[in-house]
Amino acid sequence: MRLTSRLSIALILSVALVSMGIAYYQTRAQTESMRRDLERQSLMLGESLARAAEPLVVDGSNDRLQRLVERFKDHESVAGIAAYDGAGKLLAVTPGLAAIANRTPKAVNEALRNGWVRTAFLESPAGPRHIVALPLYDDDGVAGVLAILHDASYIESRTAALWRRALVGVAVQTVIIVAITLLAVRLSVRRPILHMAQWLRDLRAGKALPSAKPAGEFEPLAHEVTQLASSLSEARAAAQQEARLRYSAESTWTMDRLRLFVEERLGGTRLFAVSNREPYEHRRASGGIQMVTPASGLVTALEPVLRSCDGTWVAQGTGDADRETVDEFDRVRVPAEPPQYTLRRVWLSREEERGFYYGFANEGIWPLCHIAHTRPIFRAEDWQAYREVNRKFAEALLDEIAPDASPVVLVQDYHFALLPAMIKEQRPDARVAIFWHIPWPNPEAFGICPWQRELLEGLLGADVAGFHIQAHCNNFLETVDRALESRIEWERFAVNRAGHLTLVRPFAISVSTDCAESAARPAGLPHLERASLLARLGVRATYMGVGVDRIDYTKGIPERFRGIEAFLENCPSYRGRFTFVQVASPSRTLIARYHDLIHEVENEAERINRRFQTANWRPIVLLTRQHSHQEILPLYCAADLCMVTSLHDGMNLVAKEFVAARDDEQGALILSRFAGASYELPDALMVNPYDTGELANAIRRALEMPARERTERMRRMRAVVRERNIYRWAANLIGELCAVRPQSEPPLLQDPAEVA
Ligand code: ADQ
Repeated sequence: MRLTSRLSIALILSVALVSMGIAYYQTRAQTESMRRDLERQSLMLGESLARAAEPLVVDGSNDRLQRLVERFKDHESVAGIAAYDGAGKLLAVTPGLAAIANRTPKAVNEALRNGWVRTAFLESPAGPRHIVALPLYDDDGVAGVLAILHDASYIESRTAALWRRALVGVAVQTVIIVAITLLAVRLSVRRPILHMAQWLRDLRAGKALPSAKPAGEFEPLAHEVTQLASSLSEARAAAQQEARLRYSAESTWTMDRLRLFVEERLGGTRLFAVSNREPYEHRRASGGIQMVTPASGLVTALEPVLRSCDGTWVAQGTGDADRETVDEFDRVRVPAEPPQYTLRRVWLSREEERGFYYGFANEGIWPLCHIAHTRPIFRAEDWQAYREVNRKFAEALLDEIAPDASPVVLVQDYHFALLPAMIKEQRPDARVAIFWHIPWPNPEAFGICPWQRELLEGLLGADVAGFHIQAHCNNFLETVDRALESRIEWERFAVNRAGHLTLVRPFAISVSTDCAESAARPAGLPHLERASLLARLGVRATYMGVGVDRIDYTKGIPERFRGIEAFLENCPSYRGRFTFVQVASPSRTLIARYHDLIHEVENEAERINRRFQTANWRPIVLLTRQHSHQEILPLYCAADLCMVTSLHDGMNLVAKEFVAARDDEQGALILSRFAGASYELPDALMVNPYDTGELANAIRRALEMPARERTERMRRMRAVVRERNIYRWAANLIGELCAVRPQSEPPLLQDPAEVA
């Protein structure tokens, strides 16, 4: 039986029962009140009649007594009157009361015997009657009794009528209450349940998750179902991908495959990551504390790895609500739903951050490693801060790995060159890798750093030193060869220094294509998407290009703009028809060079726009704020071309994100030959970003390329990005590190008894 039928029956029974109870008590009360009224009325009549009858009974004036009773026989509902002497003998009676003439009523006998007024209801052959018996007195006591009978049948008929009305009332009430309740249930319960059922049905059929969630009382349930649904769809996507893999016999890495691989390689050992930037910041917002993911290639790369193996990530706490959200050990589980790994925050003072991050790392090492013609600045106090902060992170990490034997540690980037040696000093059993996300220059370029030896010694504490491409590995090995006493083992790309071996390997970082593909293209025509996107940005154009960067002098943004200017100069037919959307988030703005660069980028865009713009069109739309990946994806999907014109770049993830987003196999990539990505994506249109003419030609080629060629190029690039994805990067790095034999067990703490 369905829930609503069962609910209806239960409701009908309970409402009817309650209403019947109420009706019963109301009817009874009214009947009682009618009986009391009749009693009062007959007493009043009896008392006045008794005063007149008493002398007549005492004197034995029976005729007058008879006349008296007959006079009252038609009074209201009087059924009859009778008078008795002291022995109970009938003296006078109204006609029609023959029944009581034969048998003295009980009430009369009691009144005679006790001298009290008696009342009672009784049944007679003529119907129900009420009797009042009043004693009459002479000087010696009770001389007789006057009895008055009233017809009580109207009480019964009125009670029956009351019952009839009450029953109709009960029925009507029951119907109304049940109907209202069922309607309310239908609106508040059944509809959301049907909605949810439809939702789950869609899910079962493999449709995308609907965004509208049932609200109100059902919200918690809807929340849980959403979680379940997204896990299910992830599992479904993974299963589909596995099936595709088996079908195509490819060896593509997925998050699930990585998870299994890491589990198997680590065999219960935990994985730890260290980076300067944290994957989640807690920030104060109007609605409370919000969790935000900062824009960074590093976070894009490392997040799926930590998620897949429930590791610990040690990073600097930079959000204004970060301290409020950690526990007493500065740890917080992330992300919010569902938490999958631990974030351990390290706190830096302003001075430490200025010297370590803005100073040595970003004014020293960053320009030192990027050949982009910005001079590195080396200050002794920045170097001091760099060492101290590396020590601080090393202590936090040593704290985290303390319970683990032979832990696996992935150190990230140029902020922590000294960390590998600091960890190894304390924990020679730890297996440590450092991944250098930026280029490594040639030995002459690196040699200008006053502390190159210390940096190299710190790095060589690692068991594995990773770079994006082989050229960076070669530069590193040559630098070590020039600067340090060590043996370079070229045949296996390793450095042997004082018996400790550091393997130097290329691991090309990438993106996770599954996210990009599933989120990329909303159903619909691309050109319509593009028109509405551009309309929202206040321009009308047929062709569109896109660039996504932090505002950094290595990314070649002004150079790119000058390329666009040259293109519009050389190809005037594209004026009014081609718009370039540049997403550019300000970065490291406390450094003067970066601060000035924002103005330089804005001024360049403004200058070029002023030169060519019309009422509804301008060549460059500059969006200088941080965008989410969800905001960037539609731009990637709608663009005819993407420009990555870095003057020098370790890899560049934007190039790969653009390719991953283009599941329509459209769009052309213009790529700097000085970006690491150019080694992997030879099907991009390769450019020298310093060559404005070459940039202009590349834009024209991208727009005028035959559709077939564009599709072929994109198809090949997509195959590369799909195959060499972020999971493969992590698997290769972790696989290489796990193959390293731990050097020795952790130093045993001395037994205090022994010390004594
Ligand atoms: P980055 O120099 O930060 O990374 P990149 O590889 O391009 O450069 O990664 C940038 C990431 O941030 C991308 O995921 C991109 O989508 C995002 N991003 C950039 N600008 C954005 C904006 N305005 N709004 C929102 N998101 C934005 C460093 C090295 C690179 C290397 C990566 C990873 O410099 O060479 O590829 O690390 O190792």
